[in-house]
Amino acid sequence: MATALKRANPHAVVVSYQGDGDLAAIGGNEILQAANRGEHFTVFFVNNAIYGMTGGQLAPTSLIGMKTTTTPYGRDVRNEGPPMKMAELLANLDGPTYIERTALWDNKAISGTRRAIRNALRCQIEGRGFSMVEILSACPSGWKVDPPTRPSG
Ligand SMILES: Cc1ncc(C[n+]2csc(CCOP(=O)(O)OP(=O)(O)O)c2C)c(N)n1
Repeated sequence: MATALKRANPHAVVVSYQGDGDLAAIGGNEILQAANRGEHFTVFFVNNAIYGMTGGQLAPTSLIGMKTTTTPYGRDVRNEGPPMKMAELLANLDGPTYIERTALWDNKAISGTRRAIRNALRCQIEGRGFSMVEILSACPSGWKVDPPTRPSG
């Protein structure tokens, strides 16, 4: 969709906002191919390590040992494999020109995320190619934890 929008409207600033279930699993091939082609749009990859909207199933980025509705005993590398590192994976392709992973745990991290988003959008506006910011974020309801605590496992 983003590829078509950008190609049909080359002067528009096109952004896709994707979760980890979407980007790393359901739309995994699409993001890989779009990044490899160096499509001129920007991805905000909001990685909360879980399928939030559909009730907390395991995502490719769920942490080792993390309890989800589909891994009630925790993610086991022997069953589910290790978490997928999407930023590293896409950064290995030739198409992308800007890929950064950021977090939101304090004001400094939030400022860093803001800077990364500006850099990624600038990359697109200057026509330099595919850009993505992976933003590590929380999902206390899906993780079944209070906001100050860590995910189970
Ligand atoms: C092609 C497709 N398959 C399945 C769904 C159903 N679905 C909607 S949201 C969702 C979970 C998405 O999880 P994630 O991308 O991690 O986003 P979050 O809800 O955690 O922000 C799924 C499976 C869908 N919308 N489209």
